[in-house]
Amino acid sequence: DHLDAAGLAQAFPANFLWGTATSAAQIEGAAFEDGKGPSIWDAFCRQPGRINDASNIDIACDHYHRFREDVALMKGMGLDCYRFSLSWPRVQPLGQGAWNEAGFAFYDRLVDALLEAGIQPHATLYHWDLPQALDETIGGWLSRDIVGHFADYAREVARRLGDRLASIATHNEPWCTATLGYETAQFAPGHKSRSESLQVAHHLMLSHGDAIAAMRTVTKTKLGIVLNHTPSFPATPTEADRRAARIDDGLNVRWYMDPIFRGAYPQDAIDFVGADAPQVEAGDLERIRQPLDFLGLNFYTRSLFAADGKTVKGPGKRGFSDMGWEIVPEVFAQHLVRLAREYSPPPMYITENGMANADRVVDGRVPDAQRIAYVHSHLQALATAMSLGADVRGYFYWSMLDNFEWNSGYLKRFGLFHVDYDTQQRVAKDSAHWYRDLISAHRARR
Ligand code: PNW
Repeated sequence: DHLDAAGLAQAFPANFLWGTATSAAQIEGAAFEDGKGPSIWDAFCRQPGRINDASNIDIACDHYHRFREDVALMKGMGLDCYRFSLSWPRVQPLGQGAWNEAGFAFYDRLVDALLEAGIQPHATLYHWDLPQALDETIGGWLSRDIVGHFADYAREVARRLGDRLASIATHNEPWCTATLGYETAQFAPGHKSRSESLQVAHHLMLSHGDAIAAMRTVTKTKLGIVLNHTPSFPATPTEADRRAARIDDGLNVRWYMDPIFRGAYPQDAIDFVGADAPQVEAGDLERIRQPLDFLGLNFYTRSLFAADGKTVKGPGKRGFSDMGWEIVPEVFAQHLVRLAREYSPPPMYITENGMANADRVVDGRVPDAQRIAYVHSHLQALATAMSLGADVRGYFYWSMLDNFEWNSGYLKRFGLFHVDYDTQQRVAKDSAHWYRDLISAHRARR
């Protein structure tokens, strides 16, 4: 059987880590409980037309109240590690000033429950749920003042939780925060301006660097960042299409990798954006380029570009996910090898990889063979990339649970566990059983 979990497990070194990932806004719910302030996503969901099923995140997966059950499900799968994010407005309702002790108490309970279950907690500080108050008072990420506020938040989390966390990542996918939030208006806060998006991206980078420096003063845990890479390919081999793909690579991959690991924005992309380029002050690039302990990489698909910069649907030889995203595991392998060769990054983790599927419970089971095939093929690709020099230490499947998929609301299901949003019942999909078998086969060789 080519989807045999035991055989695949042998391709990974004994100390390789298996996990799943989630984010606060997508699963927690309890949006206005125990002193939590509203986030820009609480507000965005209330704007008509923003979310496909007109839903909100007031309850989501109710993880805030059900985290013990969810940790037990993870323990049952035999996970080594779990990646979650903290909601900034839950622990600091205004994004500056007073801390919310009840909010920190929740993350204390969660982290302690994970440790007790033998699961390493990996935290992300910013997975898109900015305190709404910061957006209203200073203009959110558009203001350079946010850099100091974010560093204060990072230091406080690291001070309180650092010794119990296996790692802390500053940002999840700054490309999404900047581009989808401020250029395409798909994500909160829903602006439409390339110059805003690039200034936001610079503030995100600067806040990353300053947060790393601030956290180093209070914790010894591993610190890094999580980037999403959607490798850019030309739709046809014409010079114009290749140029469009190269520009997108500059705006998506190199715009973030280069300042972090090389101390400069990519010149071709700077030239391309012209007057939309961000204002960069003397010393900023040194502040951004902090030594990191790890690089988190999120990979789902690739993009194909035509001459006008428009994206084109790929041939989908291995199919498409329920998001319409082309399934391209060979691109995953190729891209990891490229990163290893071009940047010599610190140890990498695959902090997200997974697929949405139109899953339904049938006689108490969720048959999701497509997801098993997706994970299997991406893990094979990962093993290939590792044999070619990519230093990858762990894999986090996105996501542990079906959850709030941003613009798609609850219509797209990425989870290893199916969630019935009327009853909040979780049902292990076939892929959860398959993942558990993979982990136990891998453990047998340790
Ligand atoms: C990531 N794109 O989002 C996020 O980190 C998760 O919160 C999310 O649920 C997951 O992937 C699945 O979507 C992305 O348009 C959203 O390129 C959009 C893009 C990439 C990543």
